[in-house]
Amino acid sequence: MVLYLIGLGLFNEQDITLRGLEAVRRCSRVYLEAYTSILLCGKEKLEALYGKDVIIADREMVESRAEEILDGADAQDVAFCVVGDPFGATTHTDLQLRARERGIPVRVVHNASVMNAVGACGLSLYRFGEAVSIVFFTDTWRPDSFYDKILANRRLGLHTLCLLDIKVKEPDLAALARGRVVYEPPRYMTINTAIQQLLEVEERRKEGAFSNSSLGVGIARLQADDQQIVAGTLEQLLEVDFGAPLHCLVLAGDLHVTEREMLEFYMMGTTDGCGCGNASGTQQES
Ligand SMILES: *[C@@H]1O[C@H](CO)[C@@H](O)[C@H](O)[C@H]1NC(C)=O
Ligand SMILES: CC(=O)N[C@H]1CO[C@H](CO)[C@@H](O)[C@@H]1O
Repeated sequence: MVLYLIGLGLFNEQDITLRGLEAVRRCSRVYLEAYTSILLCGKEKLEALYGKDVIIADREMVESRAEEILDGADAQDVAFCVVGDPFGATTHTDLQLRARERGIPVRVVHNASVMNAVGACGLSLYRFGEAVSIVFFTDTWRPDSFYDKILANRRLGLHTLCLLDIKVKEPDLAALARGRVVYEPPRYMTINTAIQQLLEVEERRKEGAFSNSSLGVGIARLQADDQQIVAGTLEQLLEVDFGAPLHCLVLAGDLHVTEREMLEFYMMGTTDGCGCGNASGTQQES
């Protein structure tokens, strides 16, 4: 039959498309990919709407036990649901290739992802360069490969969308060494941490990809009723409490007039913006 890759949108159970919902309801098994992003509602809500049990697919299952997901998909439809759009970030290429190898047709049902919803901040999607991921630095691992990409975008005057690390179901290495599998509590990188890391890398590299005074836009809980969008210098944004996850950050490139006008609305310390560092919800119907 069919393996459906279904985008769930960004916020809650209601963001799935009608097409996605009909597909889910036809499927015999429903998986929810739950490690590259989180839906801001619990899986119980999805189960109530779909009238189906939802199986949480963690990284280990998707990467090492893909066959299990596909088992039976030649006889009955299986849905693999992804927060955002199926091709937002992780494209689940492996799962698709395996399905095709087994002769199982793959159908995709799209929905909004941060890659397009980020336009809510007023910057034009056409003027974004390559997106980057910023991972949590550790004492021994401080990768800065994002720096070159930001610099390249900067030189072309393009904006950069920075996707911030989320750590869900990471094995506790100390426990693992003692032969026990224990998972660390989930961690979601805040905009503040991302900026600290960015500035640390700039201090090291000194090639001018950005500075304390570069313009950025912090975006928290996109599409949620309490979404928060704040524009300001990186130094200013460092002081803002963006609250609960998920967060992402945009480093602004050159601004067109209309982009500047839109961004003004979210700018910190201005009077035509709300000035309180919290401009939420005004652009959406919710
Ligand atoms: C940012 O500002 C801090 C404090 O004023 C300064 O120590 C640091 O060098 C600046 N970093 C960058 C990358 O400009
Ligand atoms: C997050 C988001 O935009 N989700 C959309 C998914 O599709 C449905 C139906 O088309 C929209 O109503 C949602 O807004």
